[in-house]
Amino acid sequence: MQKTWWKESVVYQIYPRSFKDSNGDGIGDLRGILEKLDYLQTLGINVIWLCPVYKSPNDDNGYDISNYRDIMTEFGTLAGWEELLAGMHQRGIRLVMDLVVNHTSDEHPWFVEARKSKDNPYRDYYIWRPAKDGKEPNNWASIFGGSAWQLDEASGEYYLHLFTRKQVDLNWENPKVRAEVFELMRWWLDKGIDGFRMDVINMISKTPGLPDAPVVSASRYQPGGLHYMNGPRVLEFLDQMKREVLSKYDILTVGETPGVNTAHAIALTDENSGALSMVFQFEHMDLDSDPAAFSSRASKRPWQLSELKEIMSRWQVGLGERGWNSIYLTNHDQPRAVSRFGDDGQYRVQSAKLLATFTHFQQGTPYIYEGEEIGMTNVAFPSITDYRDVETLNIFKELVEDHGLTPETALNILHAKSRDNARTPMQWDASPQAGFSSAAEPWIKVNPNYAHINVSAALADPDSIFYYYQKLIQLRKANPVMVYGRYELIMAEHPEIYAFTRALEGERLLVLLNFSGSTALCELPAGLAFSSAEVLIGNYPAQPGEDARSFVMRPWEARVYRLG
Ligand code: TEU
Ligand code: CA
Repeated sequence: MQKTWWKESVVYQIYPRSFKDSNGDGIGDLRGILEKLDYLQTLGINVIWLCPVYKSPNDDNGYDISNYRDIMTEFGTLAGWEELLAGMHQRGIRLVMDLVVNHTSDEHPWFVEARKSKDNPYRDYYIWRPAKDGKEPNNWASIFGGSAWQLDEASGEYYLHLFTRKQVDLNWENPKVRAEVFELMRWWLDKGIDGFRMDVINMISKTPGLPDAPVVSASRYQPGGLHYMNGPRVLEFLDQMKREVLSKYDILTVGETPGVNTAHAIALTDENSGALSMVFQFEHMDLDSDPAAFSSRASKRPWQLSELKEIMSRWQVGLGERGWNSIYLTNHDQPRAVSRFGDDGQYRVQSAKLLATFTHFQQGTPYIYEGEEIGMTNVAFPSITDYRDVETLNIFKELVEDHGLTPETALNILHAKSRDNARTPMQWDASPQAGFSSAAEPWIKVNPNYAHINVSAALADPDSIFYYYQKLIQLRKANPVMVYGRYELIMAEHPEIYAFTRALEGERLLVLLNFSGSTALCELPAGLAFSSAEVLIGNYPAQPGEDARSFVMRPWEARVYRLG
């Protein structure tokens, strides 16, 4: 396996709108990030993935771009961005920018032109179809609700939008579109950035003819993923991107790829032939959803440890020495990790540390989402009017109006699943608005628990989640086995403990994680022969006199041994 800096890095994801507001308008901004670089350096991360900061009318908080070569007014200026990049590089932190090129804003000049007339030179930058039987061209649902097609009154044709109607899908079949994208990528790369996170990059190739999706529900529109995820020309388009752009730079590229299996992921990230460094897979993000629901975020069910083990192990072994995994439990689209996979009540601290142990000891590049390092939790806003996310608002409407749920029941699901769980402001200290902003009302409310969950409290407590992350990151820098070691699941049938080993050139680690709020008996398998076991890290004090092969793990206990 080749050794590269991006395999050895730990990435920290910033959602700029919610990170730090430097000028009191209630919206996080680039200067706010600059102010906090020393904090991130203390944490020890190597790379920052910055969610979109480009010009945008903010229908989907920057994932609807109207100018790829300028900065969102609320966030700052291009000069401010240059200063931020320099500030990162001075501290040895690399910058990965978000690349959103499956779609543009409907306010992007290309689309403004395209909708002027059917023979406009930009018309073919997007995907247009006439009505079929007086209705939409096909039955695809938008991922954010309703039809994936919007009628353009002027021309009488529909345009395709997999997300909101203000996020118009680009026509990647058009070589001019690809050339434009490659050019804007070079523009940023030549400014010295260190890579891209590519938004829904496996959705850029649609099934030719755009056929109807199979009817799986009574809804008017059907999930069309079959016809736009991992489509027939994705690899070809990305190979071209690699040839013409990516291969010319030493960068980290991570594709956001909902609906990929390990075979797709290997094709995308194969050491020799793949176009990308790694991808985000989503299987473990669907563990707590009803597969029949119209959106994974419109339903909830308890998740099973056995399923988490099965999924993660399949990815660990599947990509093994051929591709490369990215490891994450949350991001700006997901609930908070400690609320979803841990316990955000009594065992918040212990379980947050256990989850951190999990992500840092899997094979792959770990991603930390802002606030995860202090154990920030989900929020339960009392009213739908407190929510801001366009997807959340649409799901609420659909659940209440089309599925007949009471507003209380709908809110209850969104308390667990809303993307706004991840988007409440970063909790810096116990002052008003958690030290995020001096505004009386930030763009979204802070989580009321900021008085005790905040950075300043974490920095003052040597036993905090923050310092545990710091230690994990240091350990990963010092122990190549954490990065490159071969993964093997052990004790697969244990109902509470997730146990695995990592092995590299005669070195071996044993990772034991009690994913439960009760004690669990750990009896190591006889086949696991070792003569000594040194504790590398753990989230509880050692228990003197304990048997080395058979012992009780405490609630949410995590331990890692170096085996001799
Ligand atoms: O998300 C894409 C995406 O498809 C998932 O988060 C999706 O909502 C989920 O798989 C459905 O279950 C990316 C961005 O991360 C997100 O913030 C944007 O809203 C979206 O693309 C559109 O650009
Ligand atoms: Ca601001």
